[in-house]
Amino acid sequence: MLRSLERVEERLGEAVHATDRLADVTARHLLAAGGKRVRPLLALLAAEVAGSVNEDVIEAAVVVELTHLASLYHDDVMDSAPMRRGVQTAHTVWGNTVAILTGDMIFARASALVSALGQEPLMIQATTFERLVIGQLKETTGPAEHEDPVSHYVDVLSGKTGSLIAASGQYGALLGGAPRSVVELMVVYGEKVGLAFQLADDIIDLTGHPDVSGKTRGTDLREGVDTLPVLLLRRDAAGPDPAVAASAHHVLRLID
Ligand code: GRG
Repeated sequence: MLRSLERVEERLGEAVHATDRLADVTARHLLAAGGKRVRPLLALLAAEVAGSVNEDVIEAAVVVELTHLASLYHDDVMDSAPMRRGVQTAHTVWGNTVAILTGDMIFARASALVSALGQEPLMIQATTFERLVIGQLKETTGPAEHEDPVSHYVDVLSGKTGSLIAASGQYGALLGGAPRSVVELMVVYGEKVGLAFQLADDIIDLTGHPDVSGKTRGTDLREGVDTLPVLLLRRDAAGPDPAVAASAHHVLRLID
């Protein structure tokens, strides 16, 4: 796995290379800053279980990290996030326009690579991108009038985080040689891992130490994004137990 991840890293460096000097610097900015490479690892692991980690699987692992990277550039603009991966976000350094265009360029590179993998991976990529965008859009619009806020939240997470984690598993299983039934199961698996992953990420936003998480604490709160901890506090505040409701109100007041 470590050798394969090194190969993914090499290919990522090549994939973001741009002849335009500014584009090259801005695209390397977040890649060089670190990141856990969870999605590439998941693609590699799924392929290993399915049969083999071949060059196509390495390329797919590069595609998922590039797609993730592109979405981070855009997400940080939307959230006005000052820090990511322990460094200043691209929009803080170069402004919103440059950060958005950098995300676009990286996404274009991911699309070029995935098109070389064939029709089926291209469809996975298209479906994933749409779900990613819709998840993000739903987060922006908030729940519909009669929609339960918690199920809306789960819906958002399944789109904005679950979709790409699912795609990582799908690519790995498909290109590693798994039968179709296993590739399809990776969607269910990815959604659940994605949900757990994003829940942890949301809690880190509230409680994590910036030196460890690489992010400024409280970005979601400042931006008015209602994550599960806040939704559950509101539910408790309106609930039947007066002691629980009083503590929930107290925390909500602190948050305000
Ligand atoms: C242009 C591809 C593209 C998308 C536009 C902005 C957007 C639509 C979607 C945003 C999706 C998003 C940023 C979801 C958050 C996902 C998340 C949990 C990020 C943190 O992932 P980690 O912990 O980060 O894997 P590292 O830094 O380790 O890679």
